Amino acid sequence: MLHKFINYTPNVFQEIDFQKLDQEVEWEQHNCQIMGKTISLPRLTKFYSHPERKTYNYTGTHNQGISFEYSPTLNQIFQKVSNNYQVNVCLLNRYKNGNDYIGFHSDDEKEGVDNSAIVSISFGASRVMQFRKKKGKHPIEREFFLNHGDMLVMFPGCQDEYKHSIPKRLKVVTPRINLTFRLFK
Ligand SMILES: O=C(O)CCC(=O)C(=O)O
Repeated sequence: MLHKFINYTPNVFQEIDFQKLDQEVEWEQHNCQIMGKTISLPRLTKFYSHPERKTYNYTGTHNQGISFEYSPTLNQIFQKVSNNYQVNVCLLNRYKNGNDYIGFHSDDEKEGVDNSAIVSISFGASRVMQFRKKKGKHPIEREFFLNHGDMLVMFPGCQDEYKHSIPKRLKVVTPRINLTFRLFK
């Protein structure tokens, strides 16, 4: 079933320079609240939007998008993605090594336009992305091994039916950056 919601294409952006992208981004460390406790998110983030200042609130963090033009590399990717998909914001996640992760969740935030696609692009270290059904206790249905430059598109319906995660992988010692382009209201 999952296959109808996903399009995975390897090597679309393999020419992108990881170090350059990494240096162009002013990474932020946010905190989140879990069961009344404040903890640091287990990854760094940064939020961009066109036009600027679109807002994004997730896991207790408040973010205002800055212009894509602050990062020429990101802007170049944004222009290319926009040729094929309707997107206007991008959340960047930076996993410093295999200790950093994102737990199972769906990208079904209220800021998103209903029935829009989410375009996810990965750089740097290879990491596994897992999918499982949202309702009930389902096992992992599919894993994708995401490498530098790979693109994975989640089509409308995916966030309604599935959750995804990037689990810890303690053997991974190098950083990974992921970009998720979305369409916000
Ligand atoms: O790092 C990834 O590939 C996934 C990021 C993600 O799930 C998110 O930003 O919501």
